[in-house]
Amino acid sequence: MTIATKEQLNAFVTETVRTTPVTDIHTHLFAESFGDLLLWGVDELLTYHYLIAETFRFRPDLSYDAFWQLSKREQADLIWQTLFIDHSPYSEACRGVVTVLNRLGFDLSKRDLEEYRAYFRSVSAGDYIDRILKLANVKTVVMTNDPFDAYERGKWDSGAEQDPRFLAALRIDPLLNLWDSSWSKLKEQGYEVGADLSGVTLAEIRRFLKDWIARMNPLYMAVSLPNDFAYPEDSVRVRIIDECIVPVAREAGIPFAMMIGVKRKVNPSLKDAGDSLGKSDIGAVERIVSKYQDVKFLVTMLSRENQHELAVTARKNRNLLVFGCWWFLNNPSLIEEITRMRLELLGGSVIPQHSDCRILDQLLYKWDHSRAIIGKVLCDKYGDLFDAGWRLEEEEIRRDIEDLLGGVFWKFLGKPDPAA
Ligand code: REL
Ligand code: ZN
Repeated sequence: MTIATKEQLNAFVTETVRTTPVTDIHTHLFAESFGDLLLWGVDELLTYHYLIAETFRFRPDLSYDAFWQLSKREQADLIWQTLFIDHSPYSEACRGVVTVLNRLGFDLSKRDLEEYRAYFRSVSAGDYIDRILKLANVKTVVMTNDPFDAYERGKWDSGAEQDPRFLAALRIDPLLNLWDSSWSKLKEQGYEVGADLSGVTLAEIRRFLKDWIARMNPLYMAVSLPNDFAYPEDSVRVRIIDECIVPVAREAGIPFAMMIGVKRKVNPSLKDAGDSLGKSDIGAVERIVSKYQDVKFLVTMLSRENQHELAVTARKNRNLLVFGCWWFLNNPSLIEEITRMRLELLGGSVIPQHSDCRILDQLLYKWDHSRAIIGKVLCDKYGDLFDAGWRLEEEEIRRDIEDLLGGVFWKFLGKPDPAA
């Protein structure tokens, strides 16, 4: 049906963005068979590392050691008291918890943490996964799978049946960022590698990657890279990229995802909450994607300052697909600015968002909040077309939104959406 008025347009776009199922292309969530790796429930929500960082800002009296010695439940109590009772929870990470509790139907007027906990004790992981995926309207979640993690390797070895809603991504940070300590872990897994990359080391790294690709069937290989990532460069990292990652990605026909701009552990006392960001050299991205035009690259960058040049670089290189508003960018004001700019420069050839959820329940807020902004930006973009005399069919809008929320990703991979 042709859209006849602006009101009709806004209503249709908003509703379609709200109801279109999502492929969430980067999360830290796991299927039920991965056991303790899957985090869920109110105590996990409250002890999300974003909230830990915010709590310490209000508690100069609290020592880091004292906090880390508390049980998870005690940490959650302290965070709840500090961020939700002693102050109003309007930071994005705090607001996220409120959205989740509200979407689960809890009575927020009582602010009774024990009541929320009682619900989580009464529900099984399997049922809760079903409930959250349905409520969040997320059809597929891409995990972050680490073959250097012994516990996770055990889960892959156990041969448990795979849940088709949770797909794999082969994460290789230790290989590219911590070779000095990770080569021995490869050796323990039976690969003939040496610290200096001599002899058969590079061939063995390729064998390691191919073995894990065969085992996990990952949609892509992924790494987070520091803000001073350089390419080309005379370094172990770049040798492994050039001689192992790129040829294996090419042969397996899967993209290499680079998440660039993180400064790990600027405050180690904060553990996971102690990472920060820095501006990166877009030249490094330009050079690697244009050198390997037959390899696909998924790229997200952490610094706001890199977003415009990243979008322009994608205009020049069709093997580069920009994705998500990562981590410190996953805030309404920045999502709106970045999404607007990307749609203006790239049209719909972009993945506007991923959730990066670490806790299952967060799917509710990360997607609710992002959908609202994506919808708002799209209303403006279609509205501009409408003003210029372009009349849209509902079917065209539906197609575009399905693409933004997953279709673009699957087409880039060259694979059918298994949930379609
Ligand atoms: O995948 C990553 O490297 C990051 O997204 C995570 O390390 C980070 O801690 C995450 O929670 C950010 O949202
Ligand atoms: Zn992540």
